[in-house]
Amino acid sequence: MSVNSSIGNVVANFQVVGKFVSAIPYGSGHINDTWCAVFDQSGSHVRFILQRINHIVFKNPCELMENIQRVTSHLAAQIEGQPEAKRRVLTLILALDGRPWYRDAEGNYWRAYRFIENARSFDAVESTEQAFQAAKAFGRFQQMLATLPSPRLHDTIPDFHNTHRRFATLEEAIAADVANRAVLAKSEIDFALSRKSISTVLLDANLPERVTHNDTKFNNVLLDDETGEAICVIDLDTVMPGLSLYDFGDMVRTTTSPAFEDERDLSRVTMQFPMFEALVRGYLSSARGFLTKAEKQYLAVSGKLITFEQGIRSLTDYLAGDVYYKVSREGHNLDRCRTQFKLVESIELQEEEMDRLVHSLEP
Ligand code: ADP
Ligand code: GN1
Ligand code: MG
Repeated sequence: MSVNSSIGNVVANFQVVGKFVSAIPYGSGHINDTWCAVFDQSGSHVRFILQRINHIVFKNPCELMENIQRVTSHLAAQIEGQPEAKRRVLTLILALDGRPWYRDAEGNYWRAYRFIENARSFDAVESTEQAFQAAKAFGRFQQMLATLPSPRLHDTIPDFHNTHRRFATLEEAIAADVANRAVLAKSEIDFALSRKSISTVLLDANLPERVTHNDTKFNNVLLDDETGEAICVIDLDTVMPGLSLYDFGDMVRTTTSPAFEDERDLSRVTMQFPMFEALVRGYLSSARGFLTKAEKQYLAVSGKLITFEQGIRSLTDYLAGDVYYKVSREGHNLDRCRTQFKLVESIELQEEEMDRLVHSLEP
């Protein structure tokens, strides 16, 4: 069956008006599969996002979708009446049976969203204004979700940012060496082992649990084509209880370096201080009101923590034989690990200056 006809069969199970025209694979995510589907609605072409949830990674897709439904409804209620409110939050399209997901005959879980037009995501940052915008949007996202009514959201991936646990998993992967690759990653393994102490950095900091996004990659926010405003936070699979600093840290990881995450020319990978400053200013502009003093104190260090965490996750997957992240070339996960470790080094060289900046903005 062609991609078009099989996607056509799937979208027929959602409450989409019109006639299915076509679908193309979309985006550059490492976990789920995304398509952009086009429908003919009385002569106009209307786009939708269709996603197949990776149920190996997300073991309980129904709970995950319950989280997303609660989160998107809460956000929508808060911004109701604002200009362009429908472009500022993801809108789920329900399945024919009224559920927010559809399960196909093979056991795959699918969801559909309205397409947010005239906006796009970027895999690498291009300006300090973009960095400011992304951080402001993620801060506002956390701020709006601070009032999410109970119960607590489901943990869609338990211990997702438990870097201490991630490090233990790396140590197990090194010992098992199931793909016989440890020899090829010797210097990366040495780098990780020599910096084990980074993995415990926030454990004793006594920080409050919040509702956080947990995957604040720069390409998980859509920027408006005309104004450049970060109009909508997307990719909500990992929205769950977490620390605000996991989100800020992942912004530092993905928004301060001009290079792609899998760049092979490591000379291009560097923590650009003006980008960091824009992130701090953008984040504080929306999050200042709810952040505690302790959270603000750890802003600078959170970038190193999450970058290190991502490096050890890619290294673990490389050693395990590429079982988690999608890869498209030999050594892809090792390349990803190298960029992260290079960025950790670059952050280390500027750590004091980063801390000074945060303190000057938040004495
Ligand atoms: P992944 O988990 O695979 O990263 P995302 O949910 O981030 O998947 O979606 C992949 C890409 O699809 C995004 O980077 C974005 O460009 C695009 N996208 C996702 N949702 C929408 C939407 N509702 N409207 C427009 N584009 C979207
Ligand atoms: C994955 O799906 P995507 O590409 O947005 C991963 C993140 C990583 C990121 C690295 C559920 O995110 O944690 O930081 O790749 N998501 C999951 O690019 O593991
Ligand atoms: Mg994404």
